[in-house]
Amino acid sequence: MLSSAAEAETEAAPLNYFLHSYGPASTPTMYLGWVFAAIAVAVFLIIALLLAGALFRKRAVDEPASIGRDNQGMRWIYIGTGVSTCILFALAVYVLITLNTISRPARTPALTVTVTGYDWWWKVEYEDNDPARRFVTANEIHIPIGLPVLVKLKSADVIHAFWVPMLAGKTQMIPGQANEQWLEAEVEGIYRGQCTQYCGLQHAHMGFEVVAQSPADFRAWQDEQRRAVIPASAADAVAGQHFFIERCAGCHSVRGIGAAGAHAPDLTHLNSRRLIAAGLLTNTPEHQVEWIMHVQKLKPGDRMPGFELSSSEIAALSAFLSTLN
Ligand code: HEC
Ligand SMILES: [Cu+2]
Repeated sequence: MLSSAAEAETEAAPLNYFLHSYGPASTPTMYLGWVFAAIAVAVFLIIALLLAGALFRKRAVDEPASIGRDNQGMRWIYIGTGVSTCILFALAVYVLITLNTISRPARTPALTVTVTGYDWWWKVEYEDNDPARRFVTANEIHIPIGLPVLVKLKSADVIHAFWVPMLAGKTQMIPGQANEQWLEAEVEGIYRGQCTQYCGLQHAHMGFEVVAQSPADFRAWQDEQRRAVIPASAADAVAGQHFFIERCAGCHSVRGIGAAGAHAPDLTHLNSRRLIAAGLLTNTPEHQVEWIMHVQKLKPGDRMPGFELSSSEIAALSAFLSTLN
């Protein structure tokens, strides 16, 4: 369903792909980048050729070495300055036109998502006029293809920056301020995103994914996310749920069981996500346990403390976490 060329590329070389665009918010800047790169290379080649010409040119013994008003040398300076000025002016106009084109989508956004940066993960809130239809998730932003999505960007602590290179440019997330940008994917796939403003120890491990789906798949995903969990019924899962409420719910929320912590990723549909820990690990039951016990080894300095758990606690907690679909 989600596999596509974009996904394969994402897995191969996630962030090189600002050189490729998969949506209208990034295509104009991609062309701009290519034009600037082409001009920079052309300038380099022309200067290198002129320099080589000057070095190897045969000169009469009595020819003056300096440029003076009495010879032809000044002409080159006038030509060079004139040409550079025209090119730089044209590029400035091109940059302004590009910035204007990508500043807002051609159509009204189909939905609004508020993304809040935390040290070192992302809270993702799907807005809706009907409060009962709002929901929260983390580190994975689903969007329908072919439709512009408005992304409101906030920060809960320091300055972060939101960047999905294949879909749009970078926008800073500043405490006390709501910035905006928009995303639109033309092709179904998984697009890697990354915090791109140094925000502390685990900045490099503050990634996320944008999952672009067909509108029908997207609606199905939304309906699933809105659902609260069904409280555990198997004995070990019940024990795990108690443990979770006691030890984890101060930070984490799980809708439907009265866990309402607001300082950590919402875990209601933990198992629906591909990755955990802001892109660090694939989301498997083994990695979940590894994360809970060795957070501080995996992400030293992380806001989640590591837990020393007995094997029965691990078994109970795993049974509970496996119900979070
Ligand atoms: C002091 C607050 C705090 C407590 C207590 C806490 N966590 Fe966390 N947890 C966090 C934070 C913050 C993150 C995000 C860390 C990151 O990605 O760098 C997190 C991430 C996670 C994740 C990964 C979620 C994802 O989608 O990336 C899991 C799973 C998790 N915690 C489980 C637990 C369990 C189980 C407990 C109880 C044994 C627990 N946590 C206790 C703060 C806490
Ligand atoms: Cu950062």
